[in-house]
Amino acid sequence: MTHTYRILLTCLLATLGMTSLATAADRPNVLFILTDDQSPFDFKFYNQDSKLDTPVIDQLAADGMVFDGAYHMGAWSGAVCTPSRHMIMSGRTVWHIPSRLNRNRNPNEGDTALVPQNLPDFTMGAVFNRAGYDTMRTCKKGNSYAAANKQFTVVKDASKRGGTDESGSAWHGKQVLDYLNEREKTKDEDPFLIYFGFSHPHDTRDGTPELLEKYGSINHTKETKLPEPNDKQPQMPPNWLPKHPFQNSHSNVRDEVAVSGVWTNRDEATIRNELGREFACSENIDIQIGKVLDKLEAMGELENTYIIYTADHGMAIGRHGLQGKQNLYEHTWRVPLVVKGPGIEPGTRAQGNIYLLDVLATICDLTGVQPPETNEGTSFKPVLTGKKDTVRDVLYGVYCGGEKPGMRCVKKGDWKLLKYDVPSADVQETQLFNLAENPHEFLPQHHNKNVIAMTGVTPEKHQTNLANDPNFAAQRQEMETLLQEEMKRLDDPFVLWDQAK
Ligand SMILES: [Ca+2]
Ligand SMILES: [Ca+2]
Repeated sequence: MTHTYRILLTCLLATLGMTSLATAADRPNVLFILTDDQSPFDFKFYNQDSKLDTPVIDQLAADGMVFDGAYHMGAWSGAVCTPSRHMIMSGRTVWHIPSRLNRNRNPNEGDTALVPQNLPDFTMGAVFNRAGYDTMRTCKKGNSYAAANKQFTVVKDASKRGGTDESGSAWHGKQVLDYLNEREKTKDEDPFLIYFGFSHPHDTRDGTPELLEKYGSINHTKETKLPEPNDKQPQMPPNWLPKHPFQNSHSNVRDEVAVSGVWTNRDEATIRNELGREFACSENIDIQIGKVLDKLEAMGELENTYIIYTADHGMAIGRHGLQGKQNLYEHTWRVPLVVKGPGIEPGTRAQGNIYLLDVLATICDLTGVQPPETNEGTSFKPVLTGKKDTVRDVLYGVYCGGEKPGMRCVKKGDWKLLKYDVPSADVQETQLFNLAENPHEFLPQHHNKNVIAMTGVTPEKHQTNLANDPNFAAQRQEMETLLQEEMKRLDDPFVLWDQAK
């Protein structure tokens, strides 16, 4: 143990109110739980009307902190998972990360000043290995950051999206349980970092028979055979639309047209069945997390473990007429985020304004590990310890996986500006929302009587796109300026139609 490290650790232990000697065994463990494609609004702690039951995650929320402003920064690929996971692993911003298999490239990739060539050596697994942690991961295999994943000492990756224990989420849980059993057997006292990833609720959303039954849904494979909408199923989302009002730059991406069980359908039977499948998969994930937490408790490790629960990005499933993850509305740009661990006040809530790429800096901060010099994330430990409510004021989002420039958004306080630049379709659209007044981002189309008849939700008059409302012209101008500043600051290689070159 180096001198610097011992000082850091001593400070950390003092901060956490721990008085014991700074031995390796005292260093906190990290359990990072990552689901694939999950909207925050599925959870009761973000949406009290949700029918999804997740007692284990709800308990984590009650014992820890819930974040209302957690985001992924975006994507330059239709496989939004890929950049998201590169950001999580490296702590770097969206235009400063490598791409995968030379597909859907980040245009900045060839610039080694922006995208370091040896980046895998400075990713999560490598950093924690060097700090003396035991590192283990299980997750899906595709659309990820293979060079970073293999830095973990124990890797059990496979894509498991079936409706049985062997083919579904229980398999990922079993990999973690096996690993913990092995540690117990060998009396391994080293601190651990476990990256506990799932392949669900990403489609194909094949739930187990009993959970599908609970949510009134079936694993639907034929376009013509669906259950009648029923009371067991999730309700229609309040911001459902029969179709998105305009070509948003990637309307023909696989997720919007070819997901088994949905295809291009947005009718009530399809959407409620698919949400039921999503919930069946999410509750199954909750059960697997419960088994792992029980094991940690039995081993006496639970109280000394930081548990982070999140998803790689959100998901539409009928909201705004969309089905996939290729958009920047809150249901998809935001992620669920719950953190529990030593020094975090139970039952707390914070805005945070964090990106997933801040996780690396944060777990380094919480464990006294030096973050890598390539890190661009900001530790949100000050939020976790109640010293701050947010770590930044302005949030930037991009979707640039279809036609370019594509979509951009910026958020500050309650205000959010969204822009769509799609030259071939001659789409140049701007949306301005006050999220405190209009949290579902209702558009003029949500005021249509047929839409209201379907959702049962009548938006108030002011709950709409305010971009062209003269009362908010100054607000819009401020947000336009902020967006341009963020695009420049983050090395976004594009310029939108109405921005200065
Ligand atoms: Ca994903
Ligand atoms: Ca060990």
